[in-house]
Amino acid sequence: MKKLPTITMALVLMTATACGSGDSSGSDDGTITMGFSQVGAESGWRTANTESIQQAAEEAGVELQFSDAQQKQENQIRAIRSYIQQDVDVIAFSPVVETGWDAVLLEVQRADIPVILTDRSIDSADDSLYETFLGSDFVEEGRKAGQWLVDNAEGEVNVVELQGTTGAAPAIDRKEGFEEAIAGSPGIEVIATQTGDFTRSGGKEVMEAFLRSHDDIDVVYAHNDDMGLGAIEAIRAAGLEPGEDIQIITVDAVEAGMEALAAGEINFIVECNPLLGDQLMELAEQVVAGEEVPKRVVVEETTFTQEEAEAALPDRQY
Ligand code: GZL
Repeated sequence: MKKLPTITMALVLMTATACGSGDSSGSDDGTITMGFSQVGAESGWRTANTESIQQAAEEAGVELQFSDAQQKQENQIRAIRSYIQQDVDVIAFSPVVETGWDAVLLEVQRADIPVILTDRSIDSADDSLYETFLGSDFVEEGRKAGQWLVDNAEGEVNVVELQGTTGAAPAIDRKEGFEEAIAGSPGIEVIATQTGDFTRSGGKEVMEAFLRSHDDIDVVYAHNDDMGLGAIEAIRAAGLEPGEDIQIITVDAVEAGMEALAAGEINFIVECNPLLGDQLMELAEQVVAGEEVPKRVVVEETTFTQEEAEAALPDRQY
C-alpha cells in the first residue's frame, strides 16, 4: 500500500476521530445521544409509553431527540435519516408497521449506529439490522384474551373484532393468538373483523357499522382499550348495555380501560406494559458501549378481571 506522508496520516486520524469513526462510547463527556421515533399519540398506551421514555432519558442523563410520526411510516423513515445526519449514538423506534424498514436500516448500519426496536418489531430476513427488540409478546396477549373467552363462554358465541393498525405487529399477532386460543371451541365464531386503527374514534365508528349489520353480537374483542372504549359508546347509543348485553375484551390496561373494567362496562383486559423507558435506557448504554445484549427482551405483564381491576386501580402507574 502506498505510504502516506506523515502529515496526511495525522489528518486522516483526526478526521476519523472527529466524525465518530465507529467510536461508540457516546460524546466526549460520555453523554449518550438517542434518536427516538415514536409511532404517534393514538392511544392512552402510547401516551404512557412516551412519558416513560422521556422520563427515563432525563433520569439516565441520555440526550433524547424525540419525534412523533403521527402513525405514518414515511415520517419515521424521515426521522431516522435525520438521526443519521445528526450522528446520534443510538437510534430507537417503535415501527408503526412490520415491513418496509430494510433500506433505511441498512443506511443506519452503514453509518455504524446501533438500533433498538421498542414496543413493536419488524418483519425482516436480516436481524443484523437491529441489536435487540424490547417489547411484549403480542401473540401471547391474544391467546390470553381468547382463553378467557373459552373459559367463560356458554353455548354459541358471536364475536366481532376491532383490529389495531393494519400491518402493525400487535394487530397481526393479537389476531393470531386469539384465533389460536378459540380454535378448539367451534361454538365461538368471529362473525366480523375490521381495523379501528387503535383509536377510540376508530373503534366507535367500526362498532356502529357492526351493530348496523349484525343483531346477534355477543362479544367484542378489541386489540386495545381505546377501541374498546369507543365500542362502549356505540353500544350505549344502540340502547344496549356494554359488559352485559355485549361483553367486551380488550388489551392494554391503561387507566381509562381499567376504570371501565371496574365499572363493569368491560369484562376482561390483557395488560400490555408501556413502561419501557428504564429498560430502553439500560439497553442503550449497553449497545453504545459495545456490550452483547439479548436479541429479544420480553416485558412482564398480566391480566385483569373486573374484581382485580377494582383492587389494582389505586396503585396503577398509568
Ligand atoms: C402495543 C402497542 C399498541 C397498543 C395500542 O405494544 O404498540 O399500540 O396496544 C397502541 O394502544 O396504539
